[in-house]
Amino acid sequence: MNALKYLKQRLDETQFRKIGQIDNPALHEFIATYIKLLNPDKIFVCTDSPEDEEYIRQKALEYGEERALKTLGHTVHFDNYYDQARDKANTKILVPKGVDLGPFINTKDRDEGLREIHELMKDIMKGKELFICFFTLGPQNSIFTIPAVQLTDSAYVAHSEFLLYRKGYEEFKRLGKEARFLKFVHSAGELDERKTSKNLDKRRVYIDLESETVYSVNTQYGGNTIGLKKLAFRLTIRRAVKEGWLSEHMFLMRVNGPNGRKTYFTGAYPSMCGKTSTCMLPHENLVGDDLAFIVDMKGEARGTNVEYGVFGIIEGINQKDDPIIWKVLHSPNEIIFSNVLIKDGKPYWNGMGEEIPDEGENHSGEWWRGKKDKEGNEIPPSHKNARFTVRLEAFPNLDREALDAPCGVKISGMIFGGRDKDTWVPVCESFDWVHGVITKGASLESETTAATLGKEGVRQFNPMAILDFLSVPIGEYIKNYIRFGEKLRDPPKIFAVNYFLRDENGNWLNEKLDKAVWLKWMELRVHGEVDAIKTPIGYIPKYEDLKRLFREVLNKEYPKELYEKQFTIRIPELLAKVERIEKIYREKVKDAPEVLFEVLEEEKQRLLEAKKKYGDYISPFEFENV
Ligand code: SPV
Ligand code: MN
Repeated sequence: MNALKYLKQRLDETQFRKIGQIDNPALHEFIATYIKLLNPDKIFVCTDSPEDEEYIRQKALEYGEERALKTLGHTVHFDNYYDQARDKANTKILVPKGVDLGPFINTKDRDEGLREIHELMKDIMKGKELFICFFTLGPQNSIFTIPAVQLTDSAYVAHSEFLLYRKGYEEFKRLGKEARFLKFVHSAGELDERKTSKNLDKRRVYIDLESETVYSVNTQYGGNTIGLKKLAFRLTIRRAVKEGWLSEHMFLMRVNGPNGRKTYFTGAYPSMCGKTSTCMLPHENLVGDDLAFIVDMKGEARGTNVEYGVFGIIEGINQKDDPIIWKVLHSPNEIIFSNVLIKDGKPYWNGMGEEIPDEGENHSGEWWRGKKDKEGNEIPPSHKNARFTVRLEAFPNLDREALDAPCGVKISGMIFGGRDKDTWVPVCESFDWVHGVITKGASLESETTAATLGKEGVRQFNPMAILDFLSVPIGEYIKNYIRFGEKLRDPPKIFAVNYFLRDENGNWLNEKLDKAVWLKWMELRVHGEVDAIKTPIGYIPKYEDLKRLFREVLNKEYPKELYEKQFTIRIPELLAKVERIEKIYREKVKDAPEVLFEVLEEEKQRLLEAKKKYGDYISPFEFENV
């Protein structure tokens, strides 16, 4: 097939001209192949022009995937009631025969998967319009840039991408044949009268590593459809492991130290574990909230935000705890609210700290208080995974320079955190890179949340908060991490945090904003400006330092007894955890590096020794300052 010739037939003159300006036969071939398969009635190609972006915005309204709200720039989008989160069961990595990615990664035979998805996609865009869009991961024309092309029949998906990513048409033109680009093909499939995906039994997200293409069909929820977000992530993790850098499920933020010092941290937390609220803390500066690329540049870890916007969870956002996000959501920014409650053109969500109307429209359609779903469950005003999509530019605390820096920023600290009621202390610094990678990152566990379909509150192994997205065997991924640190002159310090610790009666031991103090402490540790206490699991803060920081940062008393409770080293839980993690790596991870077992064994011995000396629950005051 002569791709350009075919495209000339299918596209009108204006659209064809836009494609023709990119000198990349592989791109033409890809687009032609999928136009033939998807068979749309109409095709629109988006350049980087404001008019083309406006076209997408208008189409989202015209086709009913979004509706305008009262505030200028605000729209609402609904996903099908049963399409509210990432569909782990139907998201699969396609692997050629003989390739085994291990038991944690959902895979499918490549030939079979490609056959199935191509069948599902055949003529699926009949009667619809196809949007062809170009974006980049990472800043344009930088050491991080990865160009990507998205084909979709959802103007909502395309619109979301215009909010979340940097435009890439000019980059494709500039790179021409050189572009090593990622490809995304999405169709929302048949829509119901509410313009939500109807054939959820045929919902599929298939990731083809070999051709770096992701297919997504019969779904609209962003985590299943926005190509450059979690779909691209599977592809970039693999590239990173092959090429020796890191593609991570991490925020990127600036913590402001004494005398105007700027220190950058990344942080990996499973969905709904405080990642977004950490990087948006008042007094600090935001660079990114979900995905980071980290490379080694002359022995320094340099990081960038892969994205340009935020697809954030809205539940619980209230004026007091999240003043910045609150303000962003109440200003005339371009925002897509999804799966919230709408009443008189205004969005409402659970936990917003304001009175919520007793009726309106939400992800279930017309809604009233007490309404039940088919399963007999009462439907809350908004879905737990309801979200807002907005450009980072809307945030007054954005570190714009860092966002656009072509060589990224130096990463001085990496944080790992999960939802853990009884094991980890609120903040702890690892002894060194390898200790951190293994006992913090690779040992991360968290209770499941509403960010994925399925039961909530179950403790699950989730190394580096990346398990849902992993596309290479865990062992290989961890080996790459360890090697990465060895290349660095001054590797980032690795910290673990736990915002969800409870006491023996099940009461939270921390308040939501306490994390602001942990961050300041970590910043000081990076620069060697505070001492710490050496425990079997790493360094923890001294009471005096926290007391001072609580006063300075939150203007709060910090009682000694509370500190002691929070930072008690819980030997039985910690030992059980080491054993649990070791067992997983022994039994379920084929290619775990030997050093992982050594480091876990050392940790265990330290815990046993401490237990012998001090018992099961050890006050932080027992340990020695260093
Ligand atoms: C997450 O769940 O980690 C998210 C939202 O950031 S999603 O796009 O669904 O992955
Ligand atoms: Mn995420």
